[in-house]
Amino acid sequence: MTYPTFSTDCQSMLCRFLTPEMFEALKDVQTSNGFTLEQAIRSGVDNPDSSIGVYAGDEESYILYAALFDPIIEAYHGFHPTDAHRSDLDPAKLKAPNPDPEGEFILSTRIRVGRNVADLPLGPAITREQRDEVERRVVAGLETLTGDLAGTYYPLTGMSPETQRALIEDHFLFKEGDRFLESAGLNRDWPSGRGIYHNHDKTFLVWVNEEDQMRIISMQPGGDIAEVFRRLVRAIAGIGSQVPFARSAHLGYLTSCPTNLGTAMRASVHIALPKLTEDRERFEAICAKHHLQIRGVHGEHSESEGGVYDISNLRRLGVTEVEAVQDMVDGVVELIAEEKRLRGTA
Ligand code: ADP
Ligand code: CIR
Repeated sequence: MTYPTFSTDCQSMLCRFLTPEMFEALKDVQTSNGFTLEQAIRSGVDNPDSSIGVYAGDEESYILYAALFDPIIEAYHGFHPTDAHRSDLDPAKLKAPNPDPEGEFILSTRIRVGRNVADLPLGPAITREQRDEVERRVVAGLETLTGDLAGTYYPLTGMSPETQRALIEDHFLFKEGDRFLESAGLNRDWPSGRGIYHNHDKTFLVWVNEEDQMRIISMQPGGDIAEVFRRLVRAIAGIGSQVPFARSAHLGYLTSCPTNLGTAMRASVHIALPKLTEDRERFEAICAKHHLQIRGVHGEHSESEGGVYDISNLRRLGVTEVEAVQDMVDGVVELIAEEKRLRGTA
């Protein structure tokens, strides 16, 4: 393989940080799972509109290809290679009274974490047998959950297209055919080994073998962020007691995309701010001040619909889980205050 040619307007972190010298030095380096630099960068090479453009096949990828991953991790999270990651999942420390008790702005709240199984490759380097083993172990762990976390696992294989479409449309299930994941090797053997577990109310859900082996999700209508966080913390503890999670002292929970390292947590609201979002610059400035990311209403790489945006914490590594959620809460409080001011109702 030769150094990829990037278009001059390419904005991805891969384009920014991969130099020809780095490429030459790393192109023949393989991890013990046989994962190569070419595989790590394929998503960003195939998709020049990537924001990041790289994926890891295992923990070793982050070490062997550190010359590429470290600057990306630093640019995204503000986390330096000598920094230490800390975890704090104590809901008592979160200051999150409902920022919208009247239900005027926040449609729903969702907090997810990514998790992978310890001592197995991550999705981009996993074999079909190992992926099936992940599914078996995760589902066995989920089946031990009780109370409001008790639910059912629905494999993607055999799910009717209508059910699948409705689950995606209602924001519960991952979409199919994502080209970024495709190039990363994350859609191999689709739909085998993939599925979704959820409780009766669909307030607790687990995606199995999508971008990460587990996406543990707590969600509900409205803006009671503290309740969503408390449920998530219980769910993580319940699953973690059954399935060992891949984790490193330096990078926290290990994930296939470097943007998810650390807490692997994305805490979001779907929120309508019709006045404020007319002034895109002001809207973006408030989000930037609180380290928030703006996504469309169908998730990453989607557009807003009906003036509803997905607002979430951007930083996941070098901050604790409590701090990541607090970023989102504090930002949402300011966004709502600004919307009210513009409406003249503050
Ligand atoms: P991830 O959350 O894993 O980073 P996406 O950005 O693709 O992945 O979002 C996954 C799904 O979750 C999408 O259907 C998205 O609309 C939905 N979602 C995200 N945040 C919320 C929210 N606050 N309320 C309802 N659905 C949400
Ligand atoms: C991309 O590079 O655009 C995709 N691989 C997704 C990157 C993760 N996005 C993010 O901002 N968290």
